[in-house]
Amino acid sequence: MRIYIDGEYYNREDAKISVFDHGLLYGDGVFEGIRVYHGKVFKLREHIVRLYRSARTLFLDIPLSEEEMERATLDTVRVNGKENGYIRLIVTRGVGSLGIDPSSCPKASVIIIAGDIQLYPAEFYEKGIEVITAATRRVPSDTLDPRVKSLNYLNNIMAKIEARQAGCLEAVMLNREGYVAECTADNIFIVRNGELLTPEPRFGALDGITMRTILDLASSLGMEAREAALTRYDLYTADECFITGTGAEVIPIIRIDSRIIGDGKPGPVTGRLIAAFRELVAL
Ligand code: PXG
Repeated sequence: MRIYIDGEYYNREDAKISVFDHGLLYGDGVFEGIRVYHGKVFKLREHIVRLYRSARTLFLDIPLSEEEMERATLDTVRVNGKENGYIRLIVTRGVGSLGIDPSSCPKASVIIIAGDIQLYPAEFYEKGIEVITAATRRVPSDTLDPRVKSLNYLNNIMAKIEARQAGCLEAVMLNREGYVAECTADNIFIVRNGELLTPEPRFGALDGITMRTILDLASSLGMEAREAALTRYDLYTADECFITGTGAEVIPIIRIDSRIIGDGKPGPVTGRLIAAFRELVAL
């Protein structure tokens, strides 16, 4: 494996950054997770746009243009001969002094890893999964905009631990007002009376690229789909429910907080969207 750090490629064991990097010291940085399907980087442009918007919001000056970042990403995939895999793009504030002031960091660092994704077992896609609602709430959107994909994932991590302790793979996270935001690394959808509903970013959701892909697919399939305010009541009484994300793609949810969703099996709308998504990435 060859890892890109600031314009050079390093072997896995030599790919190291400083202990004075503010990415490590303060979680000061941004990232993207991207899939490679059949030698094509999926939605690369959208991921680059989101990365640069996250960075701009944090006054983080990326030392590459968007075009250079796209090229470096494609080069890293090529150097590693990845036909199918997972790319992690990371921009940290860079090396600075001890103390949070980013003005001590003259140059941001860019890291690109083209690795493998740990796929969820096929049975989850066929049978669906159970989730819980986490007690850990999403960071309020007026504190850190949820559209910023930053290196600070502590509340998501705590919610993930809650999920694992409950014997589940994912947890639904609510915002401070109790509205459904998203899961720990996935967006969430419900189907109600044939209509597809997902929380919009102002409720605390990342503006997910898979979520947008599903909204586009739904519209091309002639389904009604929109962003909405959802509560736990809406989840419990949904006809169908599923999560979307770069790692998960589309996974049906069949139980939430011990309530059975629909008839306890992945529903027909979810099935159609999973098939459409697979067709899209197989192209
Ligand atoms: N919400 C959050 C908080 C996320 O981190 C998503 C939703 C789904 O967004 P996309 O754009 O991927 O459809 C994410 C995505 C990982 C990993 O390794 C995490 C993500 C993506 C890929 C890998 O944990 N987060």
